[in-house]
Amino acid sequence: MVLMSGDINRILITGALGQIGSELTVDLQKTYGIDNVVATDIKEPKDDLKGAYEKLDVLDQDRMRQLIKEYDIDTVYHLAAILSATGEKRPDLAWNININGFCNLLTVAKERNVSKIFHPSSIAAFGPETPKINTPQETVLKPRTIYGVTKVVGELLGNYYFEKWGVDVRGARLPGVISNVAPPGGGTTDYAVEIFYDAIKHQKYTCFLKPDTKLPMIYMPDCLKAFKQLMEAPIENLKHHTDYNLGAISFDPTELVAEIKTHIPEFTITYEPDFRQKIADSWPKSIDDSAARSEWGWSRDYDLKAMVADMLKVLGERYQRGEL
Ligand code: AKB
Repeated sequence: MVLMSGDINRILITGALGQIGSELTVDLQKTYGIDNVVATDIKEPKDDLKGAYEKLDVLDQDRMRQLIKEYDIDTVYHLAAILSATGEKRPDLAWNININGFCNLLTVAKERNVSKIFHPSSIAAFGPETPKINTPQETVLKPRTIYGVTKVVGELLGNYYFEKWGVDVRGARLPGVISNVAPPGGGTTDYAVEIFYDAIKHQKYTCFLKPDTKLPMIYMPDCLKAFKQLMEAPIENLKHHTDYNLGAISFDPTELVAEIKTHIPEFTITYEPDFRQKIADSWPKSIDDSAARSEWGWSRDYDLKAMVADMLKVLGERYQRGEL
């Protein structure tokens, strides 16, 4: 095996206009220099995006190869993906983007000596047979969503490329990500973001999950911190590679509402569970992330209280500026 793991110098991000990509792009530009980050997505860029931007459909391997060569890329954050709820409506699309898109990248990475790839997995890799409380690092992986299936395959593919070809693929099983810049799209945990926008704009929200649906979540600043810690960890410290459990906060809608009400007492919620309830019911409630803690120093900064206060502050300011 040829180990290609190296420093992070020239970065390409796929899915850079999505929920995580929008904030990761700026974060990486600050850390590694604006000239060393190339944002790509299938959509048109927003006016306020700074730095290099290129249109890229991850299914177009030739274009991916061309960009990686042209910008002399050594590190890729591969965020382009279809999430759980959209995946259940379009399983063919989810497989195509999540697996064929990733295979395109792995092939080009191997050819062009791209040394590091970040490929997010998800709590969706787990299924109904997995222990739901403090879900262990090593456990049953029998997801029932196509998104979850693609995440398990992605973890295995990344590990295969690492062991066989030395492409240093790293990834964590992300909980639901809560953020206030770009909205998420097509996920089952999206309620935990939508609720803040509706709380600020209308002081009420209709939730598509039942009140007692506890799920693992993470606030964006912690999510970005985890990406950085994992990608910068010395390779000799890592016993796992593509599949780190990542825990931060666990709550259900009732607990989230109680915390929002400490800031907006008039806020009300109604519940109309839909097909996403079944997906949520197949996922863990809390995560054992001791491998991430011991192998790359992971710990969260934001608990439920701190996350809610910050979300309402930032979105409240955006509302005042007429941005919501
Ligand atoms: C989703 O809800 O599909 C995602 C995830 C947990 O990976 N946010």
